[in-house]
Amino acid sequence: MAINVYFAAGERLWPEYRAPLTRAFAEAGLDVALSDACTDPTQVDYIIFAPGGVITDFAPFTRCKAVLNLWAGVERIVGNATLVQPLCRMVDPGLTEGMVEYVVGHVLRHHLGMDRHLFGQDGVWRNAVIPPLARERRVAVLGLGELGAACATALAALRFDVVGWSRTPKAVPGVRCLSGADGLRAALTGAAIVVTLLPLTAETENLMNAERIGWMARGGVIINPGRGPLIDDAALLAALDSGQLAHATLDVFRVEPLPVDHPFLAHPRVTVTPHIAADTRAVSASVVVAENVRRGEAGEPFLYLVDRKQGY
Ligand code: NDP
Ligand code: OXD
Repeated sequence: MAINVYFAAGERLWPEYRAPLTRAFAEAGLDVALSDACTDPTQVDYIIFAPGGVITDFAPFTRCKAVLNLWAGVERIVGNATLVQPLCRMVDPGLTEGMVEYVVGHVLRHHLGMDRHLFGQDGVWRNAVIPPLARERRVAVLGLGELGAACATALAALRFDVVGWSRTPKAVPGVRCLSGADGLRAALTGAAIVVTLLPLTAETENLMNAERIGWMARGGVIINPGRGPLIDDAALLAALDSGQLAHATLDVFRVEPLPVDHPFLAHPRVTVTPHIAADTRAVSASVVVAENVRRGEAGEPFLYLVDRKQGY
């Protein structure tokens, strides 16, 4: 009998995912009936989910063996009380590559002072400001998971002085890895650029508050492709206005799309990108989804299972 997979990630994504998923299931040797419609929830074996999709109540999906999220972040589903099935988050090589490119690009922009030349060209030849070498610039990466570790590794390969921070101790070659409360202070102290790649949980909300922003080197830069509430917005604006921070590059926000009258949009030293740091790529992500369905059918442990207690 065919395995029933319900694509509940929204009608916008269905045309993009339909063919890659069909191909990935076939290549995994799975007989799957894939549909973006569900007439009988009791017959669904797996749900492919994305925030903003159609399901809010998982209770009717009594046979469902796993909910497979197309997003890496799960804060919008992990607390759903009706969700008793295993929840898997997305780890996709395409998404990771995209995040590395975004983070390295924005770190290099600030490291090299590119804005000075992009926006300051007024026909006058001035004494050049020579940027320090990467190895003279401390970059702190908060979060050393799939994305943080890949970004930290790429920055270390460019010879930045990279320090990473995570909840539990980690080892990433070329990166000074710290953990715990003392580790956070040590990671931030003297950091010229801070990249926040943490999940949003009760523990990480407002992690970058006034005190911790104050631990950074004066004139520092925050790059946040993690989640908006990781940073206290008011503290961030105050730090920009006082000169403690020179710039913030923000991809994610408490409210998305960012309201048109939000102070970030008008601030001369805030760069807003519209949650585009890294997108899940349909072709590579479909292979991950198919592998998890194969595992579910074979009774093997799922990949990228979310720890409900930790919230990520
Ligand atoms: P992972 O779960 O792989 O990694 C999370 C990292 O954060 C781990 O190193 C974890 O520590 C650390 N962490 C979690 N809680 C704490 C804490 N309380 N204190 C210290 N460290 C903590 O996630 P990913 O790397 O895959 O993704 C990270 C986030 O990036 C996602 O949750 C999502 O919010 C965001 N994202 C944004 C995108 C965008 O386009 N803007 C795209 C994709 C993701 P430990 O290693 O000890 O578990
Ligand atoms: C994600 C995201 O979590 O796109 O995958 O933010």
